[in-house]
This record gives sequence, C-alpha cells and structure tokens, in this order.
Amino acid sequence: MRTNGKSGGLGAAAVGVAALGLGETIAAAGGGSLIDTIGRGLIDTAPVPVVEATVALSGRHDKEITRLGVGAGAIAATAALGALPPRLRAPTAAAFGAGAAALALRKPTRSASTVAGASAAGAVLAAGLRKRPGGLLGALAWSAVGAGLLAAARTLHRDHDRLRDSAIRNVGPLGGIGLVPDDGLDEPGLSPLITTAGRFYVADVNLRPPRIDPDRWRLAVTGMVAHPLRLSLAELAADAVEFDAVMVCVHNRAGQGRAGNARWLGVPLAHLLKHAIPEPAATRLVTRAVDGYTISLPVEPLRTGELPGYLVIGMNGAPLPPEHGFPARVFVPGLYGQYTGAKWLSELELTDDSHTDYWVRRGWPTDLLWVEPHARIDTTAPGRTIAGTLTVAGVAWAPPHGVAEVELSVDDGPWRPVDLGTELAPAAWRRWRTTLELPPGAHTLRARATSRSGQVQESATRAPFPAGPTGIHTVTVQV
Ligand SMILES: Nc1nc2c(c(=O)[nH]1)N[C@H]1C(S)=C(S)[C@@H](COP(=O)(O)O)O[C@H]1N2
Ligand SMILES: [Mo]
Repeated sequence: MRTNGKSGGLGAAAVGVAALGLGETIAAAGGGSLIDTIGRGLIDTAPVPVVEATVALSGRHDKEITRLGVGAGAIAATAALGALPPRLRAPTAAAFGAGAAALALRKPTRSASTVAGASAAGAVLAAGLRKRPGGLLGALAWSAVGAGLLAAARTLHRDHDRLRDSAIRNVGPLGGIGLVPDDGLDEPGLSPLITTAGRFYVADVNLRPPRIDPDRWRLAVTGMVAHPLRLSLAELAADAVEFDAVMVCVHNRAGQGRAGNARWLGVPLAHLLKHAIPEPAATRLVTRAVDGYTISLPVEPLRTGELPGYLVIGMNGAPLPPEHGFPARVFVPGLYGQYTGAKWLSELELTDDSHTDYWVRRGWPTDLLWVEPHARIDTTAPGRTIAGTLTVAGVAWAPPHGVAEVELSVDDGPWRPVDLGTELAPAAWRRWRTTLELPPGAHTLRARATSRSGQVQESATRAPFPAGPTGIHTVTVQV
C-alpha cells in the first residue's frame, strides 16, 4: 500500500507536468503564457510584506524565481490532488483550470490562447487523475510528454520574441549617443558613465515584457482634454530631445544595483499637454500601460515644466529595449521608478483625483517619492600608481538637483571629500574616486552624497516600504 501511495503521488505530479506543458504550449502558440499569467496573478494579489520579502531575497532574479515557483507550485498542487478521493479529483482539477483561465481573461492582459491553454490543462488534469496513475513507467511517460511540451513552448516564446525584436530593429536608431561621453574618471570595476541596456536593472510586475507591434501602436492622450491626440512613434520622434538621467528603483537599498544611468530620448510632457489642452478639472495625468500598470502624476507642475517629465521613446541611441518599455514610457528624472511613469505605455489619460494607482491600492503613498541622494562604492583596489595605497571609486546620484559633494569616512572617522568626475547632467549619476593610504588590517569605508539643494544623504537605515530606503553603503577592506 505504501509504495502504491508514493507512486500515486509521483504519477499525479507527472500528470501535472504534462498538463502544464500542454497548457503552456497552447498559450505560447498565440503569444501568451500560462505560467506567466499565474505568476502575474500572484504578483497582483500578494500582500505588501510578501512582495517586499520577495524583492529583498530574490535580487535581480525575481522573474526567474517567480516562474520556477509557479511551475513547482503547480506540480506540487497536482501531486496533492492525486491524494484526494477519486471522485473529488476531476472537479478540483477542473477548478484549477477554470481559475487559471479566469486570470487569463482579465483586462487588459487578456489572452485568448492562454484561456485555451488553461482550459486544456484543466481537462488533461481531470482526465489523467480520474484513476490515480500508478507505476514508475506511467509517471515517466507523462513527465517525458510534459517536458517535451515545455520545451516546445520555450521555442514558441523565442519565435515570438525574435519577431518582436526584428520589428524593433526596423524602427531604426532613435537619437544618437553621439560622442561617447567622458568624465575623465575611468577605473577598473567602476560602473560605466552610461549603463548599457543589457546591464540596466529591470523591475516590473510582469514575468515577460509585453510584445507591442510598433506599426499599429499609437500613443493616445485622452480624458479631460480639449484636443485628444493619437500619435505614432515617428510623430513622437519628431518632437523628441535627448537628456541624461539616472533611474532608481524604490527598492534599491544602500549599495545595490537597481539603478542605471542612460541617455534618453523623449518628448517633454509639457509639450504634449500644450497640444492636448487639459480641462481645468484635470488634476492627474495617468500613465497607463498595456500590462495594466498605472502611475499618475500631478498635471499642473508637468504643464508648467516645474516637474520636467518626458514621454521617452529612446535609450542610448536606440528604441527602448523590450524590458525597458518599448515603444514608450514616461520618466520624470528624480522620482523613483515606481513613481516616475509606466513602461509599455498605451495611454496618457487626464483625469481628476479619483484615480488610484497600481501600488497605491496596496498601501504605497499617493504622494510622489523622490530619490534620496546616494553614493555607492563600486571598487576598492590597490592603487595602480603608488604602492601601499587604495583606490576607491563609485557612483553617486541626487536627481534632479545634482551631486554637490561625495565624502568618504574611514573607520568611522571624519567625512572627507573625494574627487568628482565631470557632471553629464544634474539628473545623471556622477562618478567619484579617491586614493587612500591605510595601515595594514581591516578597515571600514562609508560613502555619502550631498545634493546641490543641500540635502545630505541620510545615515539611518530604513527599509524601502513605504517612503523609500535610506542608509549608507559600507564596505570592509583588508589592506
Ligand atoms: N508598465 C509598467 N511600468 C513600470 C513598472 C511596471 O511594473 N509596469 N514598474 C516601475 C518600476 S517599480 C520601476 S523601478 C521602473 C523600472 O524601469 P526599468 O525596468 O527600465 O529599469 O519601471 C516602472 N514602470
Ligand atoms: Mo521599482
């Protein structure tokens, strides 16, 4: 009996692999994903402490970890299903499929192929578990079919990505990075002045970037406006200007890498608003994306330019990469990424204060969150020119005002200013470097930035939720 029970659980899990594989393949054929849809359902409903813990623990691999978790969770749930009395298995399996199909029906991320995939997965589960599939051979056969289907789904996803990438390439260059900017401060291990798209952090609520056809895409400016607009990428490019700025995630704790500095190409929002003519009652500009994410910004300071926001279409001389919001996003330098505007933009809607943003529904503040001045230590290396010295270098930011000073403290001693590289723009990050002579042994280095508006980086450590993180990057070196 015991062996029978074990192989029953194994057999049920194997049916789960096959069901997931079939569902994912059908979904992927139409550009959807069963696994990503379930993952997104979890992300949309997870309570803030769960989201914060996941972000803190998973670092840059949050998407892979969520995807693996969904796959493993689905298979484990099927194994548990196999332990139910036979008459309950089929209805419970059907309920799983229906639940996943309901997630795939949600607007605006609705996907017909994912609804079909979820239904097929539910049907396979129900049929496969009617009798508890026993025997190692049976389990192996079901898993092999499932693994083959998952591999097929992967190929289909890649095919869709290739089509999307070639459509993006066809857009051609957007903005030219021109001369590669130089701040006179190159140092091995120091972050480049401009972060390439491949190294730029990615943060959003999706497991896979939405695919948007640039030829059919239009930016709609709608809602409380006298002149609604519908603009193509080419029309937007005609009014775009380049600017250098750092983007920082509100989850970037001291010394972490959820920040990047790029040369962006964008249309000033003040310009778009001038053409659309907001009604007097329009107080919020909702940046709405195809993934259902929204961020809203106050209209008046955007209109006057007091809050200089951009509708961004280019990054480092090229169209926005898929992960970073192709074809368009909104960016207000100085606001944390979560507050700065949506990627994969579909619409700018002018409305009143009744709108509630994606993260505000889960307890994040309505008020704009400004990036805290921050200095990061990127490298501590033996001096290249003078023996017995240590070269310390990093990046610092204080958008939108700019970095006035970066200081270093050794072993909790006094703060001493370091050398600053040439500033690209006040909203960009600025590199810094210094050389220290230290006695042998272990030493603690701390760096801090001060903004040109006089704000000194906070030294107390604070978690990201709900007002953004604070704290000083501290590094221990052995001389
Ligand atoms: N549509 C959409 N836009 C979004 C998000 C999202 O989840 N969906 N995440 C925001 C957050 S939290 C950050 S930090 C930035 C990250 O931009 P990046 O991935 O290009 O670095 O995008 C913002 N815009
Ligand atoms: Mo973020």
